[in-house]
Amino acid sequence: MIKPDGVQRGYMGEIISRFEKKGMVCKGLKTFMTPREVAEEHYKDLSSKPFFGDLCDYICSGPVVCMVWEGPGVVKSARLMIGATNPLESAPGTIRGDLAVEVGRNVIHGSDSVESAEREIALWFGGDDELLDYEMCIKPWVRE
Ligand code: DAT
Ligand code: MG
Repeated sequence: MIKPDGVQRGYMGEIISRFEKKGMVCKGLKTFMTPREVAEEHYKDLSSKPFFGDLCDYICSGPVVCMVWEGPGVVKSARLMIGATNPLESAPGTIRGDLAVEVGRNVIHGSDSVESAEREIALWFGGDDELLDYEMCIKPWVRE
């Protein structure tokens, strides 16, 4: 998910492009103004942290772009492309390493496990009618 700072800074195309270029397939994508309850549910594991309130304010502060990307090992691969949580520790070449400087403005969220991805897709998307079932015509050039 591209966070509000990523949208406001004009990085939608840049970020989507990185996943496309990698060879991942976009199975769902939408802009969304996040209701507070969705932000709180999304980050519920962090609800005891001192930054939880600011984090939810930030996620609700402007449009986000919710995305579902498919590919081999996509969760792990996307997390590597996204980089470490604190952008000052994210490797150059990663999205956060290249585009961000603060943990509270780290431009993108990525699911940390397949189970989280399933939970988050169910939370952020309205059901299967918002997700697509198709193949890219370039698939044989990307996948063996
Ligand atoms: P990630 O987004 O890399 O999965 P996380 O799940 O630990 O990281 O935390 C979710 C978000 O919470 C993170 O993207 C930014 C914010 N956050 C995490 N640790 C923080 C901290 N120490 N201070 C402020 N914000 C923090
Ligand atoms: Mg996380």
